[in-house]
Amino acid sequence: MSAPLIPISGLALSDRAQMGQAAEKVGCSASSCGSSAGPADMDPATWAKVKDHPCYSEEAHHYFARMHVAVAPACNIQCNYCNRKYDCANESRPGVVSERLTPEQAARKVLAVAAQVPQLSVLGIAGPGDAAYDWRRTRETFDLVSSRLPDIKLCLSSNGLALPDHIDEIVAMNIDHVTITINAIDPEIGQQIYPWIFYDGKRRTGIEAATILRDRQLKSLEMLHERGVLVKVNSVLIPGINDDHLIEVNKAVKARGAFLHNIMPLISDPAHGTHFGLTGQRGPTAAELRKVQDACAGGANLMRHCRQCRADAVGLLGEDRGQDFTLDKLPETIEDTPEARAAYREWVAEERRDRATAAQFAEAATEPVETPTLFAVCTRGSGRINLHFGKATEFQIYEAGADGIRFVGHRRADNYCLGGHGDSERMDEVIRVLEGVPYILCAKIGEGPRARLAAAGIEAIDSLAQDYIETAVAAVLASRNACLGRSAESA
Ligand code: CLF
Ligand code: SF4
Repeated sequence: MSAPLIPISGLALSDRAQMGQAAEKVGCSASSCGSSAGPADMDPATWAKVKDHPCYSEEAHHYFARMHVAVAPACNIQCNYCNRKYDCANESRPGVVSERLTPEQAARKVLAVAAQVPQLSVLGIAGPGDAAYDWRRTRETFDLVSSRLPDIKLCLSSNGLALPDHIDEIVAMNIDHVTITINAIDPEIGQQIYPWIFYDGKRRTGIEAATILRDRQLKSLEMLHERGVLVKVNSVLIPGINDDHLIEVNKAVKARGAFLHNIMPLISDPAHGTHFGLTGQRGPTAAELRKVQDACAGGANLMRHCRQCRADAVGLLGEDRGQDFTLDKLPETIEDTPEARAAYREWVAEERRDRATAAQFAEAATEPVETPTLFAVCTRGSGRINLHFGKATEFQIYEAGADGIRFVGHRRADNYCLGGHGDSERMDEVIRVLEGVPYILCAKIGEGPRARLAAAGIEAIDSLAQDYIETAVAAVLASRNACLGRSAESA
């Protein structure tokens, strides 16, 4: 690759004077700072494992892409939130795929994506069934890919029931990242989520099934942790069933060495044909999700940037280019371009240093923020404000508060720009989704939508285009404080 995807524009703020200049770019009408996650609290060996993994490092998700290949259709349990028959290219939730692949087809697809997407760093197998249960296909796929693309990390996601049978192979295959979905450690609660499991040649139900599953999940976690494999635990938050209980799950998995805990909202809709969807079990609100996540503070580290990907997702988290790489679209001849990925990673290393320095100065230059303030950011990656408001299908949410400027999640919305048709309804949706967020930072916005947002109490700022997110947030705060100071003097 000859040049970085996004030019380094020298916009990083390196001292307080530059911070002041950025604040001026905002203007006095702006009102509302943190830091992005980094390697500071990690030992070098762990950082080396996570620095290019978009799920295991919040910071890496700005730069690196993952792809899933749907090679593992068989599953050994039933979850009440799963129905793998459903197939829709617009549907984004685990278990959903457009085409199932053989290991050879999957390896070809990975080669094609790697040749065109230099951000690709991880190949995950996350179904559409269970990657550890459908082990022959999973193993064959990983073997084929690792022999041809040794720089791509391998990542495995499983319900945990079959995992203890494959620990030695996982270690021998250099799989550094395994996800286990654990929704309950109390079998009374577990039996409300899992109607049955298939184990040791027998279908089992009720407390027996939930107990066996729980024991195998925790055993997998302990065994993998002992062997140096990083384990992320996923839990689906199901209101009224395991919401309070997830705090106990968080403690239990931390005690057994989980690297991250990802608490995800249940996705439930009758149209999906799942047991929960058909029986009216609702998913949590954003506030309910955040409440449980916040209640787990101090326990296992929480992942807050999960996008609940499809089992055939391709691209940066938050984008899905899977439909660009269906089998019929793969080129006849595929040539690997490892030098492009190596050049991209070098560029990312430089960009990270620059961004970390800029963020430090931004933090140092920012007055303490008494009332936490949210910012919605339009970005296509690299930790910069580099996406037109009208092209954004999700907003990354940053909070400026007492402990700095930090990423706290994302909110999805269909993109506003429809060429005039249906724009108004979409704006209503964007305004609804951004409730409680007073600022949008974007690369560009038209006067019409700017005025609509302003009328709803949301200020859109596009004068900080291409800035790092943290420095831009700090600049807005500096501008707001300067305005408040001038108002106080003149009063
Ligand atoms: Fe895939 Fe999962 Fe590996 Fe990531 S996804 S197997 S750890 S490479 Fe990531 Fe997608 Fe969330 Fe999963 S955003 S659903 S946490
Ligand atoms: Fe579906 Fe995964 Fe549960 Fe199996 S473990 S039923 S594939 S969600």
